[in-house]
Amino acid sequence: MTVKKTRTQCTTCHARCGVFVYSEDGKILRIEGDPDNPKSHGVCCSSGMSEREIHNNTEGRVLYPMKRIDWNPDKGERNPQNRGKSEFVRISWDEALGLIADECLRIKDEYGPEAIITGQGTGRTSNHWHCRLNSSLGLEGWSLVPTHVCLMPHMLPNAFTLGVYSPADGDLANSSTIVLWGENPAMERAITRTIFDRQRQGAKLVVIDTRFQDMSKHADVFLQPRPGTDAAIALALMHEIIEHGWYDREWIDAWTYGFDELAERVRDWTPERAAEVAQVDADDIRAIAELLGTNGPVGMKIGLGPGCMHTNAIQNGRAVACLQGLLGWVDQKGGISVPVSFSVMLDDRITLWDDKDPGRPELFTFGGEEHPLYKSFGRSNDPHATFEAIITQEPRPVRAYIAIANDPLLCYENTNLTYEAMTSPNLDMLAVKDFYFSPTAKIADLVLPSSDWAERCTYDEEIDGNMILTFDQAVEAPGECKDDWWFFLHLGKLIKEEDWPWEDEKDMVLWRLREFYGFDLTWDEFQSETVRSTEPGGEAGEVVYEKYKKGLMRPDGRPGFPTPTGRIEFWCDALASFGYDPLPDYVEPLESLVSQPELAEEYPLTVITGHRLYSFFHSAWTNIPAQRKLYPEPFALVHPDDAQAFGVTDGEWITISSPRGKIISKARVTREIKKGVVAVPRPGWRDECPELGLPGYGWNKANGNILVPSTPAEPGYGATAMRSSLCKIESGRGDL
Ligand SMILES: Nc1nc2c(c(=O)[nH]1)N[C@H]1C(S)=C(S)[C@@H](COP(=O)(O)OP(=O)(O)OC[C@H]3O[C@@H](n4cnc5c(=O)[nH]c(N)nc54)[C@H](O)[C@@H]3O)O[C@H]1N2
Ligand SMILES: Nc1nc2c(c(=O)[nH]1)N[C@H]1C(S)=C(S)[C@@H](COP(=O)(O)OP(=O)(O)OC[C@H]3O[C@@H](n4cnc5c(=O)[nH]c(N)nc54)[C@H](O)[C@@H]3O)O[C@H]1N2
Ligand code: SF4
Ligand SMILES: [Mo]
Repeated sequence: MTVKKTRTQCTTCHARCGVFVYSEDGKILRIEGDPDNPKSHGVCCSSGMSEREIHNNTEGRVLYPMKRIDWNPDKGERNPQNRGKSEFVRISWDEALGLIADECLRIKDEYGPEAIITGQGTGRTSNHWHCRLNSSLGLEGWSLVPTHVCLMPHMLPNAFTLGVYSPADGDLANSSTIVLWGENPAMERAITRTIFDRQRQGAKLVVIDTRFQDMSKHADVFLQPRPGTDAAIALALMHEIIEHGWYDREWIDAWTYGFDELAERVRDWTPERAAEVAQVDADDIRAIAELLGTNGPVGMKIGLGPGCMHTNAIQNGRAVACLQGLLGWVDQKGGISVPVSFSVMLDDRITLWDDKDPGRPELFTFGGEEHPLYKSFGRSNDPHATFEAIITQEPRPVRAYIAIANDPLLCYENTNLTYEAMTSPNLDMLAVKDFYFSPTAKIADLVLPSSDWAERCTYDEEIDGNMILTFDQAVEAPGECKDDWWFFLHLGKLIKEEDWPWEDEKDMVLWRLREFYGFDLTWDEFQSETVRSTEPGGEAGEVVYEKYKKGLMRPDGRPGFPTPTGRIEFWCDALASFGYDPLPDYVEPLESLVSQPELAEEYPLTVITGHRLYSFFHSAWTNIPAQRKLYPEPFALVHPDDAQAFGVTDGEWITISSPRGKIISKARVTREIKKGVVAVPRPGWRDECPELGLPGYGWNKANGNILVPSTPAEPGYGATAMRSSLCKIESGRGDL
């Protein structure tokens, strides 16, 4: 047979690099970066290349729908006590979809739709169809997703403050000062190239990270804050910028709201005060302020570090958003990008979120009362409240959990609680759709096989800005693996046929291109061009700046930002209505050395869980030899002074404990991590890797989430302390 060359996109991580897949006889020969891809310029990393092993070597992959042998709900037989113990048997897709649909419709009738939880993890190209399935089930929004800790606690303050409901990433290719704030772009390679190119042209780089991460050595200024204290730094930076008059008063008067109150608020936030809170050097804060104030345009990339995984997440995010507003680079070349297509993913035409019968009673949201901001804007149940409800059936029952591209045991905080929920006899159905037998799949009733990116032809607009880049299926999926779009379409047809009028995934893609961007194409026509612009009449890659001055940002078409005042809101009444300070402020994390000195006597270190590693995407690929080789064992970063204090040596097994539980890791004793902090990377957990003879480390052995509390959480939004809670370390594995 001849070698087939397919141009498509790797969707293993959010970078979505353009690649060529070369295949012969249904096997992948090699994968190469696509140099003509305007986003990735030929970059393709080892994770992307691993698709060859994932596709060619299907040992261990789930290839067919599998059912626990003694789970036969059609016969009234469920045996939840046998989860994880009884054998799986192969069934057909028709049977699997029929069982899920029947269970869902029965539960909906008996208990109401809220008793069905559908879960997904991070964006893997099918978010919007997942939401549509929920709508077909009679649910509203997402059901259950980790948005309480992913980038949403950062995006939401941006929306309130700047009117930009996105991570508000910098237009780094044109920035003169680049700030990487609790964000490590080296994990998603293409953007690092842009940063290095820009540095060669003279741009300055600031890195603010608790860890001396990949980009720190390239930084002009590196600041290493105590976890969860970033708001203090942002307040001090604003203090310096206002003190020195490094802002444009005319622009501030025209486009912002609450400047005088902000100036008053930050008056006492001197670099010295912030330096004491964050345990950094005040002169470094001054040096950063000077760069931000005098060397614009300033483009920032802000990750999970500052705002997302702390109990003060929303206020941290607010302070950083206000700083961005004060600098005035929003929607400017080299400043903050304002993407247009991000919101398409959640457009009502796909999600059917506006398809509400106005007379229908409001649906119940687990944890909605405790976290009203999450209920209103997260459109999701709170995980802690949901898992409690599964266990206690209070305040209302939950009877089914369907996880699609999500492993609850590895994704959510307080894993012991999650495990109790997943194995609860109250769950009539636990279904998991994944590539491998993940820890949650192993204890499921039903496991559904999934195709990966080279085996499917689906996409989303997540990071493509104003372009649609070509993608296509390169090889047939093995066994009966099916894409998640296919699953939503065919399950959706059984639940509510009229919501799902398409034939197949290609039909859905072409509908979307037509409905949203006006491209009326056949599949072959779609393949004929690599890049299409989604700006009406625009060139692919062309960016429109200063949309706020041209009336392109507000739904009413008037100039300004899409906030209630039409301006950037330093003073924010909308947040105040949820009980927040209307101005940005610093709030101490709820479990820290400062806020819990008594607990800190037993647990004197702070643990940050989850910084990203090159080869793993969340919990995936620890079983793939080329990836696992880089990080064979779970490990944790420990500062040399802490190692000495706790009698720990480099390379030995240590036990890390918190009031929630304990895990093991190999100690990596290094000055990369701030003194007093232990860093447990994502995912901790390891699958077995037989090719390398490496054992697995189960969900309860090395998974950082065992250590993390699910309460108390951020008051309005429910973000948990994945990056700011207390722990201790000791030498040895103990009984683990
Ligand atoms: N302690 C701690 N916890 C964290 C984080 C942290 O930093 N620290 N990060 C949080 C964040 S930001 C997020 S977004 C979540 C992510 O959480 P999740 O996205 O749920 O990540 P995983 O727990 O790895 O579970 C994902 C599962 O989906 C499978 N999978 C991957 N791609 C596909 C696909 O296309 N289709 C299907 N059907 N399956 C697929 C994988 O094999 C894996 O088993 O985790 C959160 N949890
Ligand atoms: N390879 C790989 N890439 C991924 C993922 C993956 O699992 N693997 N996950 C994807 C997902 S869903 C997401 S949300 C993104 C997240 O992308 P990032 O936010 O870039 O990812 P992290 O490495 O989790 O966190 C960034 C940095 O925050 C630092 N940090 C921790 N606590 C603090 C703090 O209190 N303050 C400051 N300033 N810094 C702190 C950590 O040391 C870390 O270097 O990554 C995506 N990309
Ligand atoms: S950085 Fe690597 S894993 Fe991420 S999309 Fe690009 S090739 Fe795939
Ligand atoms: Mo995420």
